[in-house]
Amino acid sequence: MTFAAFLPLLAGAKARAGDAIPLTPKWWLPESASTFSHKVDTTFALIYWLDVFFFVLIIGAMAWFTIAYRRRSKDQKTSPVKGNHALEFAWSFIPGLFLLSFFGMGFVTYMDMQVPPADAMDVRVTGQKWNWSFEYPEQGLQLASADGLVVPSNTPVRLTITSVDVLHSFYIPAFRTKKDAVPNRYTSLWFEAKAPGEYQIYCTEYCGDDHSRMTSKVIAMEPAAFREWVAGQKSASASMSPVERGQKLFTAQGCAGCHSIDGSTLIGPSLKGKYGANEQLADGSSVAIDDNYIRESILTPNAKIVAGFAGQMPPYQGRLQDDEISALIDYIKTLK
Ligand code: HEC
Ligand SMILES: [Cu+2]
Repeated sequence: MTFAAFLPLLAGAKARAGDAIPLTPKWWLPESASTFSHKVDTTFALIYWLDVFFFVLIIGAMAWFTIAYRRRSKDQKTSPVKGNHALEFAWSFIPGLFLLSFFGMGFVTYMDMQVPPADAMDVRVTGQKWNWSFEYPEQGLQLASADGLVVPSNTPVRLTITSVDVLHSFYIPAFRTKKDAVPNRYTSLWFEAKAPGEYQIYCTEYCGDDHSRMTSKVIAMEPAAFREWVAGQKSASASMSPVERGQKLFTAQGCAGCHSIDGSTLIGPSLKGKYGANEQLADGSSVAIDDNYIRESILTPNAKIVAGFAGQMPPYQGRLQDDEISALIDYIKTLK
C-alpha cells in the first residue's frame, strides 16, 4: 500500500465492504471496554508520562549544558570531575524503584488477565486463513456463529483458541487483550465486556495474503438479549432447510472469505454458476463440477487444483460432518 492510498484511511474513510466494522482511526488509544483495560492503560500512561518527563529533563539538561558550558576559548581546560557516590546511588536507586513498581503493576494486571474466573462462559475460537469462527459448547450451538463473537456483557467469557493452519493471533484492542492461535495447541484468553456494544477483532500475526482482512467483531449484548440470541440461533438451526444451513456454514466456516458468490475472484474461484459446469485444472485436464468434485474439493482441496489458482484452501477433512458437506453442496447448487 502506498502512503497516498493510506491517506483516505487517516481521514476517516470507511473500510472495504465486508469488513467487520468501518475503521475509525483514533489519535490516542482505542476505547477501554473490558474490566481490566483501564489497568493496562494506567500502567501504560504511567510509563509513558514518566518517560516524557525524563526525556524532557535529560535532553533539556543536555541541551542547556552544551550551551552554558561550551568551550569559550582555545586553551580552556575541562575541570577534573572525580565522581559523586551519593549522586550515582540516587540516580540508580530511584529509577530502580520506578522499574520495580512498573513490574509490580504489570505483573498484577498480567495475572488478572491470564487467570479466568472459574464461572466464566466458554467459547471455542478457531482461526484459519482468513476467518475466525466461534462455537458455543455450553449453549449447545451446533453451528459456529456467523455473526461474530456474540457474548453477554458483564459476564466473564473464556475463549479456547486454536488454528487449523498457520499461526494467527486473536486481538481485541478495546479489551486490551490478545493471544496467539497456534495449530495443534489450545491457548486461552478471557475478558468481561463492561457494556453492550461492538468491538473490533483483528488477526495480529501476519498469516498470508488476506491477513489484514482477517477481522471480526465482538458483539456484547445484555445477558437477557444474549439468551434470546442463543434461543433464536437454536430454533433457526432446527427449522433450517439444508440450503439455509449450507449458506450459514459457508460464512461460519470461512468459505466466504475466499469464494465470492457474485462472480468476482477472491483468493479462490467464485462459486457462482459453477455447479454443472466444467472446470479447467492446473494439470491441463478438465473435470465436471458435480457433488463428488465439490466434496473432494472441500475435504482434500489439493487433490485437484483449479487452473490459475494456488493450492491455498485448507483441507476440511475431520472438521465438517457429512451432513454439513451435503448442506454446503446444496447451497452451492443454488448459486446460479
Ligand atoms: C483460504 C481460502 C479458502 C477457503 C477458506 C476455502 N477455499 Fe475453496 N478454494 C480456494 C482456492 C484457492 C481454490 C482453488 C484451488 C484449488 O482447487 O484448490 C478453491 C477451490 C474450491 C472449490 C473448487 C472450485 C472450482 O471452481 O472448481 C470448491 C467447490 C471450494 N473451494 C469450496 C470451498 C468451501 C465449501 C469452503 C468452506 C467450507 C472453502 N472452499 C474454503 C480457497 C479457499
Ligand atoms: Cu491470521
